[in-house]
Amino acid sequence: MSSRFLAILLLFYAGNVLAQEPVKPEADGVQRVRLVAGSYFFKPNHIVVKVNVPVELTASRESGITPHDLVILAKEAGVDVKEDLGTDPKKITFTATKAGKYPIYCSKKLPFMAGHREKGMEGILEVVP
Ligand SMILES: [Cu+2]
Repeated sequence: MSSRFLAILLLFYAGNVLAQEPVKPEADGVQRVRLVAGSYFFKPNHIVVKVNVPVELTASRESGITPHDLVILAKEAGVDVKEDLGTDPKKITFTATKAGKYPIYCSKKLPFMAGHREKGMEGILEVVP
């Protein structure tokens, strides 16, 4: 393993650990998060936002032929996201209205193969009061 790879890995883990604090809203009151999907991960995979504050995810997938999507099904919190992701970032907006932890995942799956979610494309949207 190269040291460069290790450094990237460390940054990746640090990013996930530090993501426990809610995203700071920008001047317009929107909580903006950049999200990248790849085979088979979401980065970050733990997003913490405040309840009743608008969220704008700018989501894309890494280049390659493998399709990925982003699903956040939290109807009790007013969130119902299912978007195919492209290499061009796509803006996905929602406002979570109920605190809790909700799964984020990719629903792509080839017949007779493990789905992307099972392969690790899973994360948590944590909505805090
Ligand atoms: Cu996927």
